[in-house]
Order: sequence, then structure tokens, then C-alpha cells
Amino acid sequence: MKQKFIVGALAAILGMFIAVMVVNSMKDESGDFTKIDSTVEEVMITLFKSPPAVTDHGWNVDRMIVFVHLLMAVLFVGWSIYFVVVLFKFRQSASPKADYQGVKSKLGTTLAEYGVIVAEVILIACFAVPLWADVVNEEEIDKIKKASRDKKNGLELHILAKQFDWNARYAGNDGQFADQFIEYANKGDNPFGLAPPEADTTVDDVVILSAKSKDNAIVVPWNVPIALKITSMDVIHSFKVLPLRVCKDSIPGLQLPIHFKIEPKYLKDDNNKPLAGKDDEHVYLITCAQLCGDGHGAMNGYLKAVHPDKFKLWLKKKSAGEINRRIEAKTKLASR
Ligand SMILES: [Cu+2]
Repeated sequence: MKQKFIVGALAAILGMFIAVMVVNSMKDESGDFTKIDSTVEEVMITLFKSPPAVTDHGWNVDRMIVFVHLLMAVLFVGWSIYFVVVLFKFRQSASPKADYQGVKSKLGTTLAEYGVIVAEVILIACFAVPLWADVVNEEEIDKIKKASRDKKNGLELHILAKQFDWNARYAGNDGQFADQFIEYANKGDNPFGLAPPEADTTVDDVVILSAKSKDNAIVVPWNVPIALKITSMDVIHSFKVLPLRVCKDSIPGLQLPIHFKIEPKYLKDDNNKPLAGKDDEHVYLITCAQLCGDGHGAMNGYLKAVHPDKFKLWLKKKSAGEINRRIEAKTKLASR
């Protein structure tokens, strides 16, 4: 028992030592795992047919996916070899009589078991936990929301899913989200339940209804931290934008947060040339990652990433246009 414990402890220490060396060799000076990125990119694009990630957290997701698959590949090969060896070694002709003692020397299996444990602990502790902590970091999300209200470097965006499209709402020029009223909410032209023009002409929120075409896409700036608040009007959907590596359930009654930032350094054209100029834009497909009814397969939308200056102009114009629309609509109603 004591001897087994010593062997196990030594194996664990050796495993940890090797693992720390391997992990450290993959880090650059700033502590990020960028040294293996060309391999990660190659695997994600050629093997998993995934578009390159345009966010920093997206690269962490990809690195983890590649590491997990690597570990599974090693286990698969290891177990397959073990299976064949056992089939051959314990064939009936070689051992006609059953051995009730079993295997006596266990050093090899102990080492293998500890090796797997060490690899899994590293995947969880070095990649999965920090990644998740970053994605759900409430402090960071609050910071983005505050920056959005103060019209600084941050954008809060509300996403509303319904059968079968995606809708979005921006705070508008005042930086404040208008009140929502359940009695005004409908699945047609007012899913967010904003006050109608006759009740309030000061609401300057910009609403994108059913972002099913590229001309009516949900527009976001790159190089600006963005906090989403995602909810649903009917059943459970899931907001998924693959190049952002963002996937979050939208659940009726819950407002789930997630944040991301599109990095201009990752924005490239088909020939891998940088493409993040003032007039450039990148359109990404939004899909629903949760079976939500018979129109689930067609529940797509578009998200358009543009230069921050272009976004500011777009939002300003849209928000001012909304006020004008409301005043016009109220005047028309009054003159009836
Ligand atoms: Cu859906």
C-alpha cells in the first residue's frame, strides 16, 4: 500500500513537472498561448471547417478544442493498442487456465492513469476555468454597460429571440434603454414592448426587427467591448455567431449576459489580407443553436461588424430618425 502510494506520488510529481514544462513552452512573453496558434488555426479550418475566430476569447476556445481533441486522440490510440495487446496476450491458447491473481506489476498502468489525470487537470485549470471566468465576468460586463451609458468605449446590446428570428435593441443617443411595457409587447412590430409614439415621443432606442437580411443586420463596432443581454419571447433559443465563438441560450424570463470584443487584427479577407479599414465591413451569420420549433432551421440572422466611427454615425442617425418617426406618427394620429 505504502509502496503504491510512493509510486503514485512520484508519478504525479513527474507528470506535473512535464505538463508545466509543456504548457510553458507554448506560452509567449505576455503569457498567452500564441505559439501554437498556426497549428490551432490549421486544425480549426481544415479539420473542423470552422471560420477563423475574430475575438481573443474565441482563440482560447479554439485552443481548448484542439487540446481536448489531442488528449482524446492520445487516449484513443493508447486504448486501441491496449485492446489489441490484451486480445493477443490473453488469447485462449496462451492461457488455457484462468489466472485468479491478475496483473501484479502495476507501474505502467499507474503512470498512465496519473498522466491522464494530470492532462485533464491542466485542461480544466489552465484553459476551461479561466475561459469561463472571463466569459461570465460580471465586473467586466458591468464595466461595459457603464461605458455604454457614458458613451465611452463600450456597447450594451439587447438581443431578443422569438420564433423564428433575431431582434436587437440599442440604447440610442441618450445612452439609456427606454422602459418596456408588457401590455405593448407583441410579436409583430414591437417585441421589446416600447411605449407607442402617442404615449411617448422621446424614446430614441434603435430596434432592429428580424435581422434576416444583410441590409437589416444587427450592426456592431469592432475594437469595442460589447455586452449582450439575451432573452426570448417564447421558447428556448440559442444565440450563436460562430466567428465570434459566442453561443448563449436565450430563455424566456431570463436575461443572460455574455460579452465579447471583435479584434481588428483578426479581420481579414479571403486571401488573408488585413481588412479593417473605415469602409470595410464583415457580415456574420447568426444561427439558433437550440431546437425551437418547425422553423428552427430557418432561424437565421445577420450581424455586421463595422469600424467604430462608422458605427457611431449609424447609431446617431438611426436614433435621431426614431425620434422623428415618433413625432410624425403622433402628429398623424392627432390630425385624424
Ligand atoms: Cu430558435
